Amino acid sequence: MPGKRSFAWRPQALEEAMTMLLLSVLVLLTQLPRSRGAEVTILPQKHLIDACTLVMCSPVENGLPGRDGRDGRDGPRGEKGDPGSPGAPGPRGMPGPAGPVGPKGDNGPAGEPGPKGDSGPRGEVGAPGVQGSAGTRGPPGIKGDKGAPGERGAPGSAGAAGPAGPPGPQGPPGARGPPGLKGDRGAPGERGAKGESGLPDIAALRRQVEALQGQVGRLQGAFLQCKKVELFPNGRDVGQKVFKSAGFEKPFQEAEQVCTQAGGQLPSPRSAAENEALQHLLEAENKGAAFLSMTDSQTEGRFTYPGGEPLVYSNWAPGEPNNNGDNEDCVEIFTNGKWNDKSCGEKRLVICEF
Ligand code: MAN
Ligand code: CA
Ligand code: CA
Repeated sequence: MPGKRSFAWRPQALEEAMTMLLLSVLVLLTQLPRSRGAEVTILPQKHLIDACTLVMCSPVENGLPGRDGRDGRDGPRGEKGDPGSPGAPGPRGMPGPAGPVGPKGDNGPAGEPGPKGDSGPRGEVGAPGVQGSAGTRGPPGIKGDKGAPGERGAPGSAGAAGPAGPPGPQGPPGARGPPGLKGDRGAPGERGAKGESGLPDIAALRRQVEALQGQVGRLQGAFLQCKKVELFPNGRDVGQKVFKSAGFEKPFQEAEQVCTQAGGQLPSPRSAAENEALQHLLEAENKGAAFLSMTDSQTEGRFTYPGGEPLVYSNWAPGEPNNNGDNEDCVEIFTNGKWNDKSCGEKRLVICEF
């Protein structure tokens, strides 16, 4: 049947088919680059049809080779292919804006304690301590005199009641009984023990006296030693008095203050012995004169001691007191022991009497 294609096998047709198959393979090889990757899945169905046509549509026998069909119209659109595999992930986006500030966190744990501070300033003097406890009990006193006899003893107590008898039948209530008899007189108290002798312990007292005498002797020695030290070199003692030089000169009133502030007064010689002691001190001090305590400031011509007492002793130089210039109410003593009334404003050696 002319024009109709046949699939009968012939050696020559096989050779032609092989040739076409090789051509088809060549065509397919030219399409490989586009078949790689994602485009493989979307290869148009038209190309496959064209290759199949080249293999399958050959003349039945010895006819002229047909055209390659490249001028044929496009076939119908193929079915939609299967969805492709997921693509590679896109590039990473830019970071979003910062979120709002979160809530405040909890307080952290407490820190370790700081180093010790410097010492504070010295405190004030504390209050006086409490009173000490009482001392130990003293030794017992000497035994007292024998006491007077004791008073008569009290009556003895009544004897114990006898054992109770068996209970009798209950009788009627009786009348109140008479008062009991007066108790017997008590026996006299026992005689007291014999007292000790009222004589003191002579031997013990003698020992105490001897001990005190030793102490007094030692104190006397120490006192004399102190007295020597105190009188050397500007002091003199006479009787119960001590005269001591201050070593400087002052007007009467200032000299008087010096001595009273020291607990003494200006010299008031009441005897020749005291006046001589004062004289010798003045000589030793190598001063011409010293003030005495007496003045006639209250009544001119009537000299008195500081307490207002009139003089009991005097040793005026001849012609004194003369109240020279009508301005001499104080008294000075010279190195010869004689006195002169003198102006109180003059400066004289200060000697004090203790
Ligand atoms: C003379 C005598 C004294 C008098 C003095 C005064 O020595 O008149 O009586 O006190 O002068 O400087
Ligand atoms: Ca006078
Ligand atoms: Ca005079």
